[in-house]
Amino acid sequence: MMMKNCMDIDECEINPLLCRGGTCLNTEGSYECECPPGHSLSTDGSVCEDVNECQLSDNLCKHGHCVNMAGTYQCSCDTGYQATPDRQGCVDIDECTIMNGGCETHCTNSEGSYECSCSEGYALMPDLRTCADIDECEETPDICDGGQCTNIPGEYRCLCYDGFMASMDMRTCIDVNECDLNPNICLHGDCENTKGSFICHCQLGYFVKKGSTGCTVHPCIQLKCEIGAHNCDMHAACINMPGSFKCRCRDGWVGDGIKCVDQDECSLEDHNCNPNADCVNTPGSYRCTCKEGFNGDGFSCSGKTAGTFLVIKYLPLCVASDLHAQ
Ligand SMILES: [Ca+2]
Ligand SMILES: [Ca+2]
Ligand SMILES: [Ca+2]
Ligand SMILES: [Ca+2]
Repeated sequence: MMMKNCMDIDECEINPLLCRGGTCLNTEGSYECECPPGHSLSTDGSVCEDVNECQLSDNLCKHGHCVNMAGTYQCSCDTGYQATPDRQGCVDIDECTIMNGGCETHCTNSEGSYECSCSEGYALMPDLRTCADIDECEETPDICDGGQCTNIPGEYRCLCYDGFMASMDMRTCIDVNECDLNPNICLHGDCENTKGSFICHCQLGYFVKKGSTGCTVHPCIQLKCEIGAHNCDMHAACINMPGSFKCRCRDGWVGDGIKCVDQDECSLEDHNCNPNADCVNTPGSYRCTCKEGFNGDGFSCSGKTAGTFLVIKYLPLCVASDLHAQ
């Protein structure tokens, strides 16, 4: 068997062009190329080539775009984002930390952007930075809904009309329920609450006098008896009632008041004639006359007595009608 004496060749020394861009490391029987970070050995093993990280991964440089560089890559960030210190990522810029983002009042940072906003009662102007008072009175004319609106910086106030009361925050007017507040407000009528007021629905014969609140007797009706605007019988009394009138037959007359007929006290035996007197019915009354041989006014009749009879006989006859002269 023949033995050959073999010796390793140092390729690195022989060929200085090996592993260009990297470091050539001689090994027993071969060599290795060590490439710097961000580089990889070409397929033929001769050159260290830059790795295009941007092409290798789609996930690099979110919120920006990837820029390949020799041995590395950097991110070029979108508006609203800034590069991380190693320049290999993009992070949101908090614009509010710098001059409040240029906002007059409130600055709110957001991913990739920021927003200005205003306090309640103020509106953001078209420049999207400054704030101006909202004129609520002009913007919503009936905002007080029952009152006078006054605009003030940042808010408004309501001065409520009669029949309304201001809410605690003075931002609205609330109807006063007069019916609940005073159940007797209408007196002789039913109360209906309305927005800003109330209505009295008066009972028959009542009305709401101008300048007053409740229902009072209507003057025309109240005077019906006095002005003869009634249909009572001539033998009836007209009695004014609240809101109306009533007819009542006078003594000696009977009926519903609209029609009254004479009461026959004699046949009804509703009289005070003396038993020794005759009852004579008259329109609206009656009279009593003592029977023949009795003396008196008819209500009291005394019997004839001897000795006085003649004298009494010639005394004028006393009749009840004298006492009831009308
Ligand atoms: Ca690269
Ligand atoms: Ca931002
Ligand atoms: Ca205002
Ligand atoms: Ca009301």
